[in-house]
Amino acid sequence: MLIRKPSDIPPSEITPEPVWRARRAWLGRAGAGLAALGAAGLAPPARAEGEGDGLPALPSAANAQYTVMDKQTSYGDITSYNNYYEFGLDKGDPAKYAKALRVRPWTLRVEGEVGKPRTFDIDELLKLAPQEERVYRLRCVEGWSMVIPWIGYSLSALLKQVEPTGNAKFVQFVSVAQRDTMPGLRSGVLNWPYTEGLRLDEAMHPLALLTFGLYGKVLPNQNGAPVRVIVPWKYGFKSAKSLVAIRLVEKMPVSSWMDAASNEYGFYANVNPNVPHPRWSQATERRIGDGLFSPKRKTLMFNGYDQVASLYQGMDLRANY
Ligand SMILES: Nc1nc2c(c(=O)[nH]1)N[C@H]1C(S)=C(S)[C@@H](COP(=O)(O)O)O[C@H]1N2
Ligand SMILES: [Mo]
Repeated sequence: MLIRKPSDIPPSEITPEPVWRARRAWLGRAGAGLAALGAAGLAPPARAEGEGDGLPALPSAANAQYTVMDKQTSYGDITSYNNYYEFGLDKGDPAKYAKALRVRPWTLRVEGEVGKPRTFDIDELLKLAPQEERVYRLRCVEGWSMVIPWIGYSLSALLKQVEPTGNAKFVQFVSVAQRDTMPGLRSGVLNWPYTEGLRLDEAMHPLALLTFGLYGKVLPNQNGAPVRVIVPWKYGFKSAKSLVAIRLVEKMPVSSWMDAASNEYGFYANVNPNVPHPRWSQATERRIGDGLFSPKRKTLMFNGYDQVASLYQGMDLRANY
């Protein structure tokens, strides 16, 4: 738990939340955002306020460069429509069962092909780099998407701390497996613990976010508390929740999903409207909150994050799905 002197208490904890959030959203965008857009009276995107859950506030500074202007998905939808198979297969299961997850004490081990392997305590991790709010699109391979104001900092800030060696080519992410709190571990749908992976240069891209919160508060358990990764240009399953280890390795790690069905879930998993999943077209998506009768939206290459295209120059993105 964080114990603060009165002078350390951020305004977010003494000003009523809707007030400081609205104020901060404007301040954040006034600097980089509004000038760049050159538009008069462009209102910030409508934002639903966090509904509480009694979760602690997590102060952050808005990162205008990494803020998409799409309407943000409501806090209620983000925290009640989840994939977290350790808690069950239904979208409502994580919200129902993840309350039992123990998120303190918590450590994250960063090891493997590194000069300085290290175990970070969660309270140390929270302060390792300035917390930023970044509004990202999240696209699930099942064909739906959300727009989420995450809080965190670039994963590269953590990886630099451990000094990757010349042999480090890939990064493996390992989620927690708590037998007594996770009923889903009794099922054989995936090999537990849940693991995922990135190429090192993908992991070092500034968009890859080590994530601690959303909508101004620490992460709800169902969204992967207390720390997860968010890789916004890839399908949602790449963004592993509740991390306990990050391993730098020489060979491409086999993720839980590749292990379960390698013809459906590839290592790259870049959002790509031109490469259908065997069971679902990826050409369009339903934005959660749009309503069932609204037209689907066109899915964008790399989920709209064109700045990562150079990572894949010369690669066949059909073969490397
Ligand atoms: N440990 C773990 N991480 C996971 C999953 C999971 O089942 N277990 N599901 C993935 C999938 S398929 C998606 S779409 C996103 C959903 O994240 P959200 O519930 O925060 O929207 O988490 C990903 N990370
Ligand atoms: Mo997903």
